[in-house]
Amino acid sequence: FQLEIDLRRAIEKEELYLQYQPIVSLETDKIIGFEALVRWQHPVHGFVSPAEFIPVAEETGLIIPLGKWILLSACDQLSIWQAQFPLDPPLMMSINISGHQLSHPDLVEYIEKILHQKSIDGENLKLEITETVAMNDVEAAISILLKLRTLNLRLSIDDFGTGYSSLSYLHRFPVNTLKIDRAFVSRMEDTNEDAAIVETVIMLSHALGMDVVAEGVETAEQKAKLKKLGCEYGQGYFFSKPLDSESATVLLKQQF
Ligand code: G
Ligand code: G
Ligand code: NA
Ligand code: MN
Repeated sequence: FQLEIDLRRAIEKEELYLQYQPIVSLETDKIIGFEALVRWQHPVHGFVSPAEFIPVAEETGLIIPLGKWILLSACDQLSIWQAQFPLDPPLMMSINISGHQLSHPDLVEYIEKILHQKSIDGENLKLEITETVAMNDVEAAISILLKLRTLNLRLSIDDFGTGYSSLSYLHRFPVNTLKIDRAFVSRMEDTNEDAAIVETVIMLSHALGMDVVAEGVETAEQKAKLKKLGCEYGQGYFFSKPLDSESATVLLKQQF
């Protein structure tokens, strides 16, 4: 099947939807926000993974309309949840931003427009940029991130530990959060080396004034250990898999 042509149609035909995975405070066990994850239900080929179609969208430029749709849909859902569940601090939404999206000249303006349209405070929206994208062109990335910060947005570095961060650059990134890649979390009970990496990343983040989200938390033991190490937040199957908006709403109702 022709992924590019089909994806172009999917954006128009509403074959795409978002799922939302809770991000939980390890201190209170409460949901503090969600990460939006795009899904594609192809009419013939069934579920297509974003790991497959996001790279194609990047190569073909389709990531720009697709990324706009994701931003708009996730912000729409956030404004609904914020009205339904008025928490203090308010619920957050985290959205993945790919390399091309980040360097697109209209990004800041587009987000500003959506925040206004949906009555969302910039500080309740978090953009996730992978370590690889952030480190690809450090000066360019820093300059864009600083512009995004003028909207009061929160920023995080995603999949931390899988790319090649230069520690001398890390402190120059105006980001709030590091997300430890799930590969380290999943191995932290098996090897001392991975446990040491997780511990070191948490200490490093705190030294740089950032908080930490551990990805891929699957067991109570991992959660307990991360909490003991001072990790603030967790995300993973132990808490919840990614959910459609209705199921996520049920979860929020149970909790708040
Ligand atoms: O959710 P899942 O594990 O299937 O995601 C696979 C990959 O696709 C992950 O690397 C994830 O970050 C990426 N991904 C999921 N949703 C989005 C999205 O909305 N935008 C971008 N740029 N990447 C996404
Ligand atoms: O690259 P990124 O970290 O954004 O990818 C997020 C993806 O990880 C989501 O598609 C989600 O389906 C997947 N995921 C979320 N929680 C877990 C987990 O606990 N274990 C595993 N193996 N994958 C997870
Ligand atoms: Na992510
Ligand atoms: Mn990640």
